Amino acid sequence: MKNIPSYADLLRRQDAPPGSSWHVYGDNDQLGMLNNVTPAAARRAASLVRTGETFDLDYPVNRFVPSLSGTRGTAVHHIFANNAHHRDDWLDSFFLQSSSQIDGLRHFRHPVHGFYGGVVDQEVAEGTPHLGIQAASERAVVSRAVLVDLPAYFAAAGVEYDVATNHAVSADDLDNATRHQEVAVEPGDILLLYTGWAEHYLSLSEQERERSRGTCPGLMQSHAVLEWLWDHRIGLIAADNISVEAYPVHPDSAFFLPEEQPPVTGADHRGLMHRPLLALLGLMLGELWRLEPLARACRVDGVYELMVSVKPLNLVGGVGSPANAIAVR
Ligand code: UVW
Repeated sequence: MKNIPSYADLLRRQDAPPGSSWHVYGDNDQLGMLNNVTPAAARRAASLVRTGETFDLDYPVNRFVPSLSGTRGTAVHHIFANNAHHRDDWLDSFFLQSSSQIDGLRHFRHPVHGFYGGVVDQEVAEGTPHLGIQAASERAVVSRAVLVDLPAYFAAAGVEYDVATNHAVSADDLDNATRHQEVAVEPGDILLLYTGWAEHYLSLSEQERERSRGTCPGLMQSHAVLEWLWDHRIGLIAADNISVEAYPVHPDSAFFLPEEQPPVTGADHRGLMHRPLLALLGLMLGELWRLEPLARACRVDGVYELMVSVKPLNLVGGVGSPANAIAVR
């Protein structure tokens, strides 16, 4: 793809919100940075398959119960039969973002500029397609992925890292970790940010989980991180944590609004980088991905590049979806 502006160029825009990629991929764009995943990226991914070992990157539905957000219910599975030789089933109370998931472009609007591409609020509704997750499903994403093993990198670099905290990962950390792993991030890549959080959380007792529910390491809320993600022209980022970003939000987040009040219910979104990531840059986010077995395999042979496929539900107007992600090495 030619003529993609740099993040510094985006910040200088006057024809659209500063820091936004609106219209860079076309006037009615529905995919945002997923446009960086081209057929060339899929071919490149296929060329990386060596052993044929496959990895399910999804945790089971209901693996994170009670919900981490505090506002998502527990799915209830029902089975029925039309006759003695038949079974069929359905789910009630299935919150699409309650386990391994993709946050689509409907998930957050920007508090000042609104939804990605200037889509008006009324168009983001049940039964309308604008910015819905079906666009990502129909794209049938296959791309090269790079796994960034943060615990291993921090250990090698002598950096103190506690997975039970909201340790904030900087753009320099991303540079240093990929250099340490001797792997370069290429346009169209899926960045897999392995923090170790999900396995840590799942190993806790019920009471410990209750106490630690809302805290995880992840990306620092900064323009330097946005610049890194945009200028590397990645297609998607996914992590094994709650929010891709460090949560609770770092006090030095560049994205706080002075007038914003804390929420009455649910997660506190003040200062969250989800807003510029989704609504300004158009970068979809994968959360709660099951990356631990893959990270272990990468450590064994030192190969951190692989093929990943992602197939969200083809739900017209969906805000998010189970990831249905698979890695092949
Ligand atoms: C947060 O709001 C912290 O995460 P999510 O994307 O799951 O809503």
